[in-house]
Amino acid sequence: MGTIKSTWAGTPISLDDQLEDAVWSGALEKQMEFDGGYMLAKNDAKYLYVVLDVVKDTHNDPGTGDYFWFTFDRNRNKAISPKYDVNYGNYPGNPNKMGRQYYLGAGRWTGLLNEEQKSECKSTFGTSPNSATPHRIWKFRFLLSDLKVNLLWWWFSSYTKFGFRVHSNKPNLNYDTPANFFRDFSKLHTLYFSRKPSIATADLGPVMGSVGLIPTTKINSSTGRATTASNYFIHAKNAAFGGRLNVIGNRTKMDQLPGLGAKKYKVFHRSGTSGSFSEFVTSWYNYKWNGSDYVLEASSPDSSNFYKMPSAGVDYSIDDLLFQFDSTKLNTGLQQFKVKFYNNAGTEVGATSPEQVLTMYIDNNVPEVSINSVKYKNAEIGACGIVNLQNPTDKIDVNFEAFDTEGNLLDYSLTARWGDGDSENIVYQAYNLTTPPATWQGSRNISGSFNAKVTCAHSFNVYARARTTNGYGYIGKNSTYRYVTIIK
Ligand SMILES: [Ca+2]
Ligand SMILES: [Ca+2]
Ligand SMILES: [Ca+2]
Repeated sequence: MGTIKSTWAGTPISLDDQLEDAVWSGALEKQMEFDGGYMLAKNDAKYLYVVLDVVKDTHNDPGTGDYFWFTFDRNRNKAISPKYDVNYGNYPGNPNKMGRQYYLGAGRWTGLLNEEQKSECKSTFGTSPNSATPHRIWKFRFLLSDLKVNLLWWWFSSYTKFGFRVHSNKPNLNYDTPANFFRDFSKLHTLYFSRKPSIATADLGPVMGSVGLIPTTKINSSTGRATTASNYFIHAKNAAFGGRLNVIGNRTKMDQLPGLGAKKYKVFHRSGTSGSFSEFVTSWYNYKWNGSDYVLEASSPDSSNFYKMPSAGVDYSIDDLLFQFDSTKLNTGLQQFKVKFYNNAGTEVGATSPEQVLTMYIDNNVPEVSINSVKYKNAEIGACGIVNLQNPTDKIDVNFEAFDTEGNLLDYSLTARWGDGDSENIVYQAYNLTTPPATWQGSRNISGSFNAKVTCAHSFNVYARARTTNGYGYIGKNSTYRYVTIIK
């Protein structure tokens, strides 16, 4: 059972990039050795990039004389889950076209699925940092969503289980790692994903650098809402904050603090923007790398409300985490935080001037949704009602509410659904940053009309999402629906 730690890909990697290129930097140091060569991995929020550097296959077999299998235990239960776990392979005769098949059982598969494949592979032959003798190099780009991995929700699913085969006709080689992986998932290797994008230093606040992936400099100090560029990891549009929040230290500052004698720190908080700050008490868990695995480490303040500095040079699943808290425990509205560092004697060290105050608008109230009425020719059709259209072009009128009191609405929609997966969007409206006012409540009175295509039971669905982020993505949504049967 092996372990490999993927490193963060700051820029997307193309299958034409070489291991010698800067995009692959940092991966060589963490590569995993197998009998036939080395595996390297990097990832970003969208893809897992893998190279199998098969240094022992020194003959360039044409077609698919050299081939691979790549297996993922997508629910990470160390067992073959039929019709769920997958094995990737190249198409017969086409080493640069990858497909996948579901496992049915031990060493049994469905056959390549007929689907549009968004993950890719590329077969190349040449030298690499691992060997100056030209050899087989497989390159892969796996869509994380295909692997059932989502990095936006902090530590959940930050690993996957895998095994692979690389085969060569000449020389006649076959490496399965771990042995028998396609019959027995209990010993599959573990790949830990990186969830540590490097935020540009210039964007980080002086002490509290970011909230999740959102640099604190991107949070408006008077509204407490965050706006990031559309091409940033997380596109926040004047977003409020909610859920469990990670306040992450400025990396440069965190590196300097031990040299200034900092041993501990306190977090200060106040509700609103006036009055005195009080010492903030919270606790959390972070995964700490012990050399071969991530182990859970608990953090909480001592009896004087001092938190211990994170160990310098130790790899945590969330590096430089200053504090984490459950924002649902705070009031809705503006909340402010400060952090101060102290030496062993309790004297403040490393103070910045001016002192950094982090202001966040906390909103964990999801938008209200309701269907006010479903009418035909101005007459209400009750829930489960049946309506006969007098004319095939007649429309059903729906009036609904999608309303966020705090003005943190991201979008809302009204959709009709019927039959076997058929649907039509009737109304969709999204928050538009360029439209004042900067907050957006939506409305308690929104109308849409729908012309049924067929006689069927229909549901009218209202869906609204909050413009609230946990620093890794939007959270908070609400929905409702009403059923009516339309006969035309
Ligand atoms: Ca499984
Ligand atoms: Ca070969
Ligand atoms: Ca709200």
